[in-house]
Amino acid sequence: MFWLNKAHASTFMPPQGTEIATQYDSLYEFIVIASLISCVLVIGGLAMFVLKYKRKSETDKTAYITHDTRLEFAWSFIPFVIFLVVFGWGTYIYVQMRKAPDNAFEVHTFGQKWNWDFVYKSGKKSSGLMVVPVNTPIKLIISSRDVLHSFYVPAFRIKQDAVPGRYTKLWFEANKVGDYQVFCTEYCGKDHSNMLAKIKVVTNEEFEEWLQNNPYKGLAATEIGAQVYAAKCVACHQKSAEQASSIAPSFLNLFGKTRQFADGSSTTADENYIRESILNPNAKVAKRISGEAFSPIMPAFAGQLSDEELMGIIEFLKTLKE
Ligand SMILES: [Cu+2]
Repeated sequence: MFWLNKAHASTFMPPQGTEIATQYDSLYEFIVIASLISCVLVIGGLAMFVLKYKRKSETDKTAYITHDTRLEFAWSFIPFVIFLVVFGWGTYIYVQMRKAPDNAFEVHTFGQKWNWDFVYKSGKKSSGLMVVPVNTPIKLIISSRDVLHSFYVPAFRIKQDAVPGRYTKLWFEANKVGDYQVFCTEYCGKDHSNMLAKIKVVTNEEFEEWLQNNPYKGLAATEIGAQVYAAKCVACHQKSAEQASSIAPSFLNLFGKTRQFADGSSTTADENYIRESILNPNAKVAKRISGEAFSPIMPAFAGQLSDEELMGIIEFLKTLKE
């Protein structure tokens, strides 16, 4: 299993990245052990009685037994107390898990087929990677740009639905520096299982530095474009020739070619066409090689990409030629 390569992983559970995770595991252990003991008592008792009271002869007759009040009280009351403990303990953890401290650092989190975007109040944006400071409560304000997704961090033992048109909330306080895996855990389409992200927990100083830093500093436009492509486009747009099963036009040899559209019009794929197709994809819906139109399923990226990123994609597309 992927999480077992962590030094602090226990045998059956993912690493514990938060205090909540430790508490959560303790409760889980209690439930497992209580269940095991109950199982041994019930199944063991069953086996013992089967052997002990096996009919010995054809005329063997069972004695007339009504009940035993002490025994019946014990097997009702003890489980009742265990359930109450689980309920109380679970409620205690749940309340902490759901109620973010007032001073939490906020990160806006967006799910979109098929990646996670993180937007910080400073305006910093990040795709597929959330960087946060250690020992600091982080509050996520989550929403979706298309369908239902769910933000799940096994190491923190938390998950929350991402719902279009609504904000949901989640918080955590990571107590160890390191990388933690994020999954989408609400089936959202073809590449649901590839809808991954990383949470990188760093020291306060590293975080401040990351927050100030321009991630594209020193990169050529085509390199910026390649990064944006890998984060945002690759799920649908291939760099290889278009297949019958492709759900979106291939990027190979796209730039400079004549594009045929669903409404019968056509245009040359220049910078303006590419820009429009990213910011407002349904303005012109391309046709497949076979002649029918692609389904207009691409979400609009208006407001999500900086000018630098747009320019990067355009320059990157120009390099995809053969
Ligand atoms: Cu999803």
